[in-house]
Amino acid sequence: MKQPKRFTITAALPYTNGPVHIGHLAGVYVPADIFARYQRMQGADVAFICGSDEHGVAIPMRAKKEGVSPQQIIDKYHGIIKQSFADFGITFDNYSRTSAPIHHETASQFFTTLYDKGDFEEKVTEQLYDEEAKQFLADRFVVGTCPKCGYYESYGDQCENCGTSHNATDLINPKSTLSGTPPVLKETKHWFLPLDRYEDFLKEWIIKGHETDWKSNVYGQCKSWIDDGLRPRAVTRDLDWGIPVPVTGAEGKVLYVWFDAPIGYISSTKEWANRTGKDWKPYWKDENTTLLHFIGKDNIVFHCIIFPSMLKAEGSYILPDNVPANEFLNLEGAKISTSKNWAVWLHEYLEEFPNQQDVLRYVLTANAPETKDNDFTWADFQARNNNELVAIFGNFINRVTVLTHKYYNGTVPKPSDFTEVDIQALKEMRAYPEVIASSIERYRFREAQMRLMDLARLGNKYLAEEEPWKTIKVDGDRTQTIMYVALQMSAALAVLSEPFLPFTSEKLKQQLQLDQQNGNKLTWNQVSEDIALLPEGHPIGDNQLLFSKIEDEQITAQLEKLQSSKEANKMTSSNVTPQKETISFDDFTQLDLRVGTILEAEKMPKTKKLLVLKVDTGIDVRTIVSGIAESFAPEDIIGKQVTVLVNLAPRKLRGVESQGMILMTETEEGHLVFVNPDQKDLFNGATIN
Ligand code: B3M
Ligand code: ZN
Repeated sequence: MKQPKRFTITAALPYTNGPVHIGHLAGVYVPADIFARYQRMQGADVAFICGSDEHGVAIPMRAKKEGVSPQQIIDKYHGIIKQSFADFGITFDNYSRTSAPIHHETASQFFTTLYDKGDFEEKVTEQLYDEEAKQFLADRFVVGTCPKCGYYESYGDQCENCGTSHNATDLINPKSTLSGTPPVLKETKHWFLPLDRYEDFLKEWIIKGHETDWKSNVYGQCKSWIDDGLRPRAVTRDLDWGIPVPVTGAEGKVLYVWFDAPIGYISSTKEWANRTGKDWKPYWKDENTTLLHFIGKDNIVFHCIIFPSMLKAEGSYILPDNVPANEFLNLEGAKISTSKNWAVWLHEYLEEFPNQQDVLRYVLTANAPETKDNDFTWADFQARNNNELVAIFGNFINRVTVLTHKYYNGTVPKPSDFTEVDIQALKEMRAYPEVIASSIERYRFREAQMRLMDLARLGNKYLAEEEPWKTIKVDGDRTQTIMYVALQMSAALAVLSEPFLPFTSEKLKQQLQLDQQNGNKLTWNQVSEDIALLPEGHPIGDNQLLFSKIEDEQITAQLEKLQSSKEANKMTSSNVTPQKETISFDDFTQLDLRVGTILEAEKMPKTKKLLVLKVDTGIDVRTIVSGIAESFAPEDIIGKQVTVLVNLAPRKLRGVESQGMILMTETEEGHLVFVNPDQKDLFNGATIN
């Protein structure tokens, strides 16, 4: 199969409302970097594009929290984030920012083009408005219950639990995050992208066109949204932070952040092209270009449904070939949280583990949340470093280089006749470029890295079986051959590890004086050829350790740091939701809370989050749909006593009428738990007051 030559590879633009952590690296930037580096090694023409996402409500919210201006926030975090990426060897060809003039121009122009073509619906509609804050409640300024999955803290534009994008007015029981009050409805004019017009296109392009080549998590989400029917989405906001809507009559309005941010990929490509004297257009307009978006799962709807509809509407752009989205990475069993400081921040990691970027890259790839959410633990980090990087990869290279210095003064010896074992070992080695490539090209980076380690294992096994330290005493010729073969394997490792462990690869190449030897760089595919990667007589450099053991104390220190975050969270009330407005006793008595027992529970078909429950409330047995399927297996909660709000107005979720609500809360680790009557002698229907 011939590879397409030109790649535009984008990685999600991180919001500049905080530094980046291991979850970002594992989910998006390391896989994207592995892919980009690999394609460059294949000789492809790669534009690896990213930048800071500096608009949206997340920025003024953070500014408010830190007591500074939004501009100060974006300047601060743009700097920190950009540096972290550079430090971890993420080889963006361009890292821009959406506050850059070129982006404002490009996004405004894009909007104007669609506007002039009549691609928007201009509508005066009622939107949520906070009378206290005197402000419309765009996006994260409002939270409420998700109309799709029942998650009670969905944002106005998107539910973080189920990933759906919706209109803020769809939220059930919305409340302002500015004042905590329920908003009122107020008329305002906005421009809507009529997604319903693109349904046929999306069906054809995704449902028919990408069933087999897109990851099943991505395809499945897209299909369920399209099947549910798409509705027009406002692409403008009443907000004072963002790109002004470039039409008259839109004063005080800006583009919705999810309208401008993906266009940021285009403007960042333009910035790069301007800087390097290239033409940006083929990277976005030539059908022979492969466009790929690396993102986390919460961004799927925007990259697979909304942005492609925008590109389609504009008409002159190519569409993504693939959107290899990952699931989420947890930390020590709990959801990574910026506000709870439950994270491993990249800039802090580097202070504590200087020059050990590759260890983190390795562990994050080994545990990458490719098909399901995964967990990062410090114990696993230590084990993978000590038992894999040090004991397998590092150990092999160390033996080879130490012995080469000891026996041959650091020069590659001349081999004599190859035995069957040698021929077989070299043959196996030469198969690895293709084996690893095939996994990378299918976005299976964990598998690819595992195969790379298999090559190091092959080397160790070869040495252990051929025992040059024994043959040296009796058979000089045989020893030379063994060491020659082992040196070829070391060179193969130096080349093939580059996408995964770029710092190690560089160090190893220097140690083997690899690139100096051939005058030019050994390529990926040359490793498969029947050539000497390191010819006899080639001098290698001084021995240096590639990896070092991580001690228990280092791990304990990290765990203690997390423990102190936990304690700080307990002590400060800043993470506790502020008290709601006082209500009257009468208001309270209107809530009819009862003890109930779950009699039946089953998963709602075709959903991940929803359970359909039959609950004995003492009054009756009724159906309640609850968004807890990811926290509880149906069989585990049958017979459980729970607290039920029985007089909540019924509402339909996925066509099933839910007649009440089961009270839930979250533990500090973010696990859902029942607000439990916890008193075995209670009877169903007992009132709670
Ligand atoms: N900034 C959301 C995020 O960081 C958003 C991605 C934009 S990609 C165009 O999850
Ligand atoms: Zn939801």
